[in-house]
Amino acid sequence: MERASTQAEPQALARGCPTLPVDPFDEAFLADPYAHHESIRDAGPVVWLERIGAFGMARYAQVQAALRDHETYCSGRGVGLADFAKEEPWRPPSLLLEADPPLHDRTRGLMNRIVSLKALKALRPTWAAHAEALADELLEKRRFDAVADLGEAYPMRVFPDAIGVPAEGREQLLVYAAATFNAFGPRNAVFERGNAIAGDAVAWVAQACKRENLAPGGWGRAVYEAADTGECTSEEAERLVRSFLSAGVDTTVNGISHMILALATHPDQWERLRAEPGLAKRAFEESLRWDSTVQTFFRTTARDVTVEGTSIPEGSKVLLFLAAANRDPRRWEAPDRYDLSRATSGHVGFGFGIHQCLGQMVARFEGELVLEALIPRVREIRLAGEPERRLNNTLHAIASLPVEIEPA
Ligand code: OVV
Repeated sequence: MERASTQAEPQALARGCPTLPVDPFDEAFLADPYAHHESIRDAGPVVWLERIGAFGMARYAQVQAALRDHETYCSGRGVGLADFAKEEPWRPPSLLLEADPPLHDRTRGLMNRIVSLKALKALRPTWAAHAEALADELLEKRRFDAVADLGEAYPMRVFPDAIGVPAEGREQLLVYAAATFNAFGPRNAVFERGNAIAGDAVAWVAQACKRENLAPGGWGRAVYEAADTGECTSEEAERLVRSFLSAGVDTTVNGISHMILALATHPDQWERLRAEPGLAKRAFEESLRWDSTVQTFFRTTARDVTVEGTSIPEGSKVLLFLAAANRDPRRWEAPDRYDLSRATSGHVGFGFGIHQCLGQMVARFEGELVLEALIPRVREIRLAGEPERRLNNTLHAIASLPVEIEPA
């Protein structure tokens, strides 16, 4: 941080892009990122974020172009602020998220075959039954916390079983994911608070990734079966299973929670969805555009590059504001509106390019099944209290979302 603040100014002037004093990981920013995005987008296509010593891009065109150009904007030096070429990573790097081709393409190909449409279709009846049972329980309650009782409850009922992790201690998955996503940011107080309690969760996840602890027939075992055929080593399999457990829970938890927040605060859109249940897919997709669970990821430049007149030297960290791109008025009409009429395709809530979310079909399945269970049962969803935020360096997260529902 020292180096960033003393050298930022002359470097930024030489590069000819605006220097911004905003820290995108301070608590005020994390609590309400959307209040800050406009000024970053409007400052220019590329900005220098002197507080963190990184470039930033918040407009749709530049974010999408950077995601597309994985050779210039690499992932193998980490997708957080830490440059793995210079600093020890928080944990051994992911073989997907924090890897470049050719390694990335081998691991991604193997994982794509496991998380296939066929595999998901096989799970559909069970996952639909869970969604319907949960919706019935919520109707009994009428008033509930849409985070604990739905956003967390649903993924926790279906996802860990699909992977095949032990039943005992599963709540550690949430602690682990929060720490993992915090670790992409600076070592600030938000990171330290999560990290202080993550020790048991890290140990639990490490055990859960081992072959003998994974249930036969699950996606975890399937990764080891790929190792048996020589597609990867068993050490790699262990770390690939870790990716499922890192990326598959807190993301969908907050994705589903934000979808409920969107619908509770846009009653006309809920009404429309009930009249046209075929819009369920779009309702989930638009909620991801409107409030993107994964707010940001970094890339590292693998060569010197010039963007709109700004020269970015090799080895620079570049913060991509996915959520700001998803509300860029240069790309979206009335971007702050949650709108089921919108063509959502092209949003970067799942990223873009070779690293685009491996689990996106799983996330969509979960979101849609939750909606399909609620639509016929629930006439109205309304807030029953103030939503409470949970600060995270990467995720836009909700701690609690009190709602009340009226039966259909
Ligand atoms: C997208 C994502 C987030 C966090 C962890 C991972 C992936 C991983 O591959 O471990």
